[in-house]
This record gives sequence, structure tokens and C-alpha cells, in this order.
Amino acid sequence: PSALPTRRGALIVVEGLDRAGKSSQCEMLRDFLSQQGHVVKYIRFPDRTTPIGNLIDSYLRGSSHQDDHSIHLLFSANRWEVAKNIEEDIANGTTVIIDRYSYSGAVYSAAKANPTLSLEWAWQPEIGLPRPDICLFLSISPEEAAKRGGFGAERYENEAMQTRVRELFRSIFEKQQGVSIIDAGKSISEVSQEIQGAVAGCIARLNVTGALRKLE
Ligand code: ADP
Ligand code: 2DT
Ligand code: MG
Repeated sequence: PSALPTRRGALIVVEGLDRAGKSSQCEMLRDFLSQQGHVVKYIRFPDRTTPIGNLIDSYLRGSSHQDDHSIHLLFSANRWEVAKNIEEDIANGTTVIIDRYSYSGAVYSAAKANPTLSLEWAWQPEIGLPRPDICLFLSISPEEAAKRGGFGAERYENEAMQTRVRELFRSIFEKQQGVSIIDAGKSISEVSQEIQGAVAGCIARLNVTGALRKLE
């Protein structure tokens, strides 16, 4: 008898401000889904390990300067350089969890208030990338985030930037479909329960969702 076609994996994105709990929750979700028998990969953007990622890392640490548009396109290129791999993994049945994606890409660059770098401009290079089946936005107040430790030394880790980023995240997630807004101010286990519920619903609907789509 011929084998059943492989059920495709789900593409899950976790977004949010610094210290919202993205990386902790991605790890917990990976472990949870693995225990359920899914094959899971956890990746993050920026991926600082590639040649493009090295440039981004040096910029974020303040060791190099880049034009706002140029660094924006490098962040996007850092996604495009693995887009095919993600699509192949999904097609082969692997569920891929991504810590930050195009939404961070558009929002952080637009938050610089550079007159020739609008949110709309910033979104354009993301068009055509794999579209997540679900995007979990971990929403946290500045007060709650502050309780989780002070700002680090990297670029963007300051009050003014974070405030603009918060506003822009809100405005783009109002327009996107398939976004689950999660109250990330709750305890780690409460947040993970909510995430597991939202992801289980998404995976259950995948049969009818059909092929992985693209960002538009
Ligand atoms: P992010 O990746 O969004 O920057 P992390 O997962 O690295 O966030 O978490 C930032 C810090 O906050 C870590 O010290 C982590 O242990 C802590 N933390 C994460 N989630 C919670 C939570 N729900 N409640 C309290 N502390 C948390
Ligand atoms: P972390 O590695 O701590 O998540 O911080 N960023 C991220 C952008 O400006 N553009 C992007 O496309 C992405 C993915 C957010 C990385 C910092 O880089 C910002 C914080
Ligand atoms: Mg993190």
C-alpha cells in the first residue's frame, strides 16, 4: 500500500518586546510539542551565526554603524537566506517555532522615525516570506517588563525606542489575521498554558488550512 502523504508541520511565530518571555516560551513550547510526538525545530531571528548575521550582531552590539535602510534590508536578508529551508522543513512534517520574525523587522526599523523609512516601506522586503500559521504576540506592560531586569547594553534597549515599538506592534497586529494576543504579564506557567491552547487549536485546523502561505 502507498504511504499516506506527510502531514505538513506548522509555522509558529512568537513576537513581542524585549523581556516579554519569548525565548523562555519558545523553549517550553518546543519541549511540549516534542512530548506530543511532533518533530520540532526552534530558530530565532536575527540568526547571528551566518555572515549576514555577523554584520547584524556587530551593529546591535554597537561595534559598527549602518544606514537605517541598509541594516533593515540585512535583517530581512537574514530571513530570506533560510526561507527555503523553513519551507522544506514544514513540507517534510517538521513544526518550526520562530523567536521574532518579520513583525519585529518592520516595527523596530519604523520605530526609528527616519522620514524615508515608514512602516509600509519596512514591510515590503518581507512580502513573499513563509507566512506563519499562527503568530503569538506576547503583550507586556513597561512596568512588568521592568520587573524582569533592566535594559541591556544593545542598541534599541532604551525606554524611548521600546515605547515606539510597543505602539507599532499594536498597530500592525490590529491588521494581521492569525494573531493571538497573549497576556505575557502572567506567570510563566499561565502564559505557557495559553500558548499551548492557541497552538493546539492552530494545529488542529491545519488539515483544512492547506499549504503554507506567503506573507503579503
Ligand atoms: P525575551 O526572549 O522576550 O527577551 P526571556 O524569555 O529571555 O524574554 O525572559 C526575560 C526574563 O524574564 C528572563 O529572566 C525570564 O526568566 C523572565 N521571565 C520570562 N517569562 C516570565 C514570566 N511570565 N514571569 C516572570 N518572569 C519571566
Ligand atoms: P534579540 O536577539 O534579543 O531578540 O534582539 N530586530 C530583530 C530588528 O530590528 N529587526 C529584525 O528583523 C529582528 C528579527 C529586535 C534582537 C534585536 O533586533 C531587533 C531586538
Ligand atoms: Mg529572547
